[in-house]
Amino acid sequence: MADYTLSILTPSVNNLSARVLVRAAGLDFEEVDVWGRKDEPEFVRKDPAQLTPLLEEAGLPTGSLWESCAIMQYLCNKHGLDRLYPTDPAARAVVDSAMFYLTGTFYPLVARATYPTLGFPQYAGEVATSGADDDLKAQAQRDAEAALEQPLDAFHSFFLGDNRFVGGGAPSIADIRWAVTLEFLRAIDYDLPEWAGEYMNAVEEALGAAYSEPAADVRGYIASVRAPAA
Ligand SMILES: N[C@@H](CCC(=O)N[C@@H](CS)C(=O)NCC(=O)O)C(=O)O
Repeated sequence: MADYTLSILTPSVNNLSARVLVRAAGLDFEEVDVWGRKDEPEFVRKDPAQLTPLLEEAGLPTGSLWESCAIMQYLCNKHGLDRLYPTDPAARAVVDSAMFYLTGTFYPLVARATYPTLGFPQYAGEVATSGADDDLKAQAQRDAEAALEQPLDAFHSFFLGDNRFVGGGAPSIADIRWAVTLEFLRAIDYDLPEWAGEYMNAVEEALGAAYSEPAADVRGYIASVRAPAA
């Protein structure tokens, strides 16, 4: 049995973050695709949030852990992956800030803007899951897409600044989290600024197959939803 078991959904960028990390770190892991199985009692017991990625490892007090950034932080802490998650408190604070900004502010906008096209269920409490009519739902999607520009600018000017990556000259776990998330904007033909395309390429180039191999699942899924119906 592998040291780590990662329960995943292959088209998901939340999952892609952890999938890239375990590969970049060279860890002993197995992946279990839980598509259509998140309602099963055995899974709910381990993951009452019913959100993936989910990491299972005997050393965890609860046996399992969800939230992509928490999983990456834990694995970096456990294996001393300082190059991906700096130990200097100030440098680490910037990486943490970039990740929390993504999950707390940027990702909800990305989900609102892209999930209708991707065919993913939206989160409870969103306009898309309410009784609102289709016009209002479409408006919420357009509003979210328009709102992406500000956090993108903030990420560029503040977290990247003159550096290639949030971590400076080499990618950190914050770069993994940001780069994979930007993949979804390709589903909606979002007019990504030039710097963002260059940034995604730089992260992928630096991480090589650890990034490209699992990213192919997300890219394949996006291509499938964009393909004209036969
Ligand atoms: N903030 C969480 C988000 C996790 C999340 O939303 N996971 C989605 C996949 S993208 C999920 O499992 N959704 C349940 C479903 O699709 O039924 C993280 O970063 O891990």
